[in-house]
Amino acid sequence: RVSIPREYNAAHDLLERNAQRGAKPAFIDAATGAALSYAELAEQAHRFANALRARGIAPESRALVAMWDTPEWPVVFLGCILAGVVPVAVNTLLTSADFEFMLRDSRAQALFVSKPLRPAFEEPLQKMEWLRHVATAGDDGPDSVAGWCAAADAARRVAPTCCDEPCFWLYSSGSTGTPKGTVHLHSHLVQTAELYGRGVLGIREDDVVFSAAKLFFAYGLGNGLTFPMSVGATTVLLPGRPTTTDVFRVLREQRPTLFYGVPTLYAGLLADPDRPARAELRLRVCTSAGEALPAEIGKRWSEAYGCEILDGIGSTEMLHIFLSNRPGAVRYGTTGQAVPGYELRIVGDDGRECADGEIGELQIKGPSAALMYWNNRERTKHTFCGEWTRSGDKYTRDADGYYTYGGRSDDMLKVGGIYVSPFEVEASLMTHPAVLEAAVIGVADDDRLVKPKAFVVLKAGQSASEADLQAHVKQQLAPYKYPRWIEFVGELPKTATGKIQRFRLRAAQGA
Ligand code: 3SK
Repeated sequence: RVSIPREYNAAHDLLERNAQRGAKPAFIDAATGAALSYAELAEQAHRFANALRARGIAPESRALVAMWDTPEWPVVFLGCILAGVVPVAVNTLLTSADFEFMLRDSRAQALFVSKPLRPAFEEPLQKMEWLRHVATAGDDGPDSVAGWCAAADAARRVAPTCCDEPCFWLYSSGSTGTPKGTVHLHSHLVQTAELYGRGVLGIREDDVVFSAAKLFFAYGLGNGLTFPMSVGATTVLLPGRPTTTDVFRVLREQRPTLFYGVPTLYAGLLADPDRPARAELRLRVCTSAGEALPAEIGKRWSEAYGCEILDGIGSTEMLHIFLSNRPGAVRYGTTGQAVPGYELRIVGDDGRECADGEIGELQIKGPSAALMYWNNRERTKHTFCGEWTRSGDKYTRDADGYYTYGGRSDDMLKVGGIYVSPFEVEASLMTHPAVLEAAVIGVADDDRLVKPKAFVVLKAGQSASEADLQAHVKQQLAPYKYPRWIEFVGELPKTATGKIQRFRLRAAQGA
């Protein structure tokens, strides 16, 4: 745990750490090849902060940031924080209705939006009487982010914020329910950088990092902004949705040393017929989060690229990863061990702490837990229980302190009175050579008893029958766990972070 002074501004800290690296590229836009140096970043962020002040956007007010990953993203995010304004970074893939909810819920006074996303905001903007300013990113002219910076003065002033005051928000999507404005403090960014960025990844100045997860996700924010800036590394940013072709292009051309992905993407990359040879890449460390990484994918990636994938789990509430595999000690099929600096416990339905091998809810204690969910007392009380934060994920721990994922609390199935983890059945299906992805839910049979049903996406050009896959699972798992029905589908419903939305499959089944 890092000791942080009481008067502390997170953006100022991250910029000051790089004051002696002015000429070094901080961010590279993979679409254009343009680089923003650390000196330019500091200058632009301070100008942006002054532009906010000049417009009377006061400390503690919120500003919604709906921007693609380009070097303007850190300018806006850090500029807001320097001025004490609270950036609310939102998922750019959402709908107008979601944006309207977030503008209203956060009562944002300003909006910073990438040009291609402007149309989605037209309708919500008609209804927001307290929203006073809009600037467009990826554009020029007086109402653009670039225009605001160009017209602002370059004086370096920092809002005298406290380490314990709200610094930024992220909306937690989860797999169900209304988005929750998750309020993080100034101290949280560097805590995650020290504990996971440095402590687990061993990130260093000569790293070049690339995160397929976008900066508006907690995972992407640490990966692509906090961790590299905390040590003076360089980040490659890719605007728009990352296809496997785009990702491989970046891995080939920019040759990052650190790559952060999600399981679905690794599966897609491994299935890509045009994938690069090992010698073309320069990977030192790869990470995976968002959902548990099937062991098969980790092993195949390690064999193909000679680089382990460190599977871990974090949350928007804890800001980044608190449980992870470590370099040299990876056990595929597990999420690894507690990240030093975080305490973990597994709690059963009866509220008692579970012994090794028993399944229960994972709870976390650590220095980056969010303050609360904005405007949502009930969910705040449910999730933040004193020093402990509930994850909503089921886990077991073995005698070596390795944790194995057992699905979301609400996704677990009880079959014949015994818990079945849908994830375990999915992982088994994925070891079949024809299966690309699988999702398992509980469906009631004729006797109204819940049994597992699998939705399976086959690899292009491959075939397998329902009976083949059932036999495959029966060979690997306890007999009651095999999926009684298998439906072959073209794709699985997922959140923007790549999490399978089993609740959608359940709703479609009326389950
Ligand atoms: O989904 C995750 O595992 C995760 C990791 C880091 C930060 C945030 C999240 C949700």
